[in-house]
Amino acid sequence: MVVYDTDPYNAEPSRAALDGHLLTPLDTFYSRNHGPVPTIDSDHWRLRIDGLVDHPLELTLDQLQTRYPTHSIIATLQCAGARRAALAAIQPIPNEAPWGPCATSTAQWTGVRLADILTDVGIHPRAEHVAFTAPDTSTIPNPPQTYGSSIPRTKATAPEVLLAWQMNNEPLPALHGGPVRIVVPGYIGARSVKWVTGITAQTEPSNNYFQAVAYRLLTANANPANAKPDNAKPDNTATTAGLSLTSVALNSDILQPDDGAQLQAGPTRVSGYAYAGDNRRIARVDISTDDGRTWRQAHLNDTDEPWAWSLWHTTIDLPIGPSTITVRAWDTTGATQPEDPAKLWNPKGYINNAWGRIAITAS
Ligand SMILES: Nc1nc2c(c(=O)[nH]1)N[C@H]1C(S)=C(S)[C@@H](COP(=O)(O)O)O[C@H]1N2
Ligand SMILES: [Mo]
Repeated sequence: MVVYDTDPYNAEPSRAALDGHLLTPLDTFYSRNHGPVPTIDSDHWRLRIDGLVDHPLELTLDQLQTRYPTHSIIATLQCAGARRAALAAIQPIPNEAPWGPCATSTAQWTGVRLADILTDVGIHPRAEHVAFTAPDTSTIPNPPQTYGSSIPRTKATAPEVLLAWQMNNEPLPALHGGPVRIVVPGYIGARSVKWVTGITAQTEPSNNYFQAVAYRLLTANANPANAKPDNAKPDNTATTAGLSLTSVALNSDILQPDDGAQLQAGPTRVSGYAYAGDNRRIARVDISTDDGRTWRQAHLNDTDEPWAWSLWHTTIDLPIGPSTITVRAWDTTGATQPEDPAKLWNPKGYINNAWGRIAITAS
């Protein structure tokens, strides 16, 4: 792992480690924490569901696991800060880790549908948002705050959103939110709250720092200190306070070869991932060896997992000397990735979805 911090623990796998598996092994899955990982005894864990509901409820783990049908889903998580390093190279981004292309991973998650719980407690029609709370305390906000976020009710009641206690058929590790975490497929990783202990149905988005202030896409000249919720714009319109991030943007990158690799000239396998986010799918992945003047299509691995990344590969004929390899993906709406990260620079370094590029040398 490439470790950015040990306390809180923040790390992403190498490109080679992430490459080639639809499901990322647990010891390879990226870790993004804003505070110390809490140790929660499953026997003492409780989940409280309250707010705008007919019957507030408190559940033990056993009740959660037996009261509702169990579902599994293969879903990719992607941090909004993934690929920030390429933005920080353009203009520094203080206080934020220079995440590379591997702050994204995929697992099979097993648990119950949030929708089933919300139906059970009788969520009120007025509740436009569903907020999550967790016990881990972060010293990033001043004063320190526990972690939390929210998602719109329309997403919260969609069948893909789970409260999961298993990851790749193993008990959910404490590092990834065990005993129970929220998994919001298609949304930025920040909304998949780990160690969840509270679910509240409410009229407004969460006022937790990690929903209201962080994870907002600001204009390039904005001061992140001024990021604040703008509840006057409940439709999530970008204002000077920034756009609150929800769905993941179309993105892709190269996992093999590694950036900077020294290789032998000749036929060379190139592979990586592409991910469309929310209810879009990857339609095509293009590779260029001439900085985007011409493109060839990569082969998409045959998987039919609507909430997972698409892995792709192709073989290029590598000439002697330095080369660059560029990737861009297209989604089912016909959208593709922007070319230039410089045009995407923003003060917190979120959502770099510019073309993926590596520079290699062959002899
Ligand atoms: N309670 C809690 N949940 C959290 C976080 C956190 O710091 N605390 N980090 C979020 C962010 S920003 C991301 S990208 C994902 C990362 O999940 P992982 O560490 O299992 O990869 O968890 C999210 N859920
Ligand atoms: Mo994240």
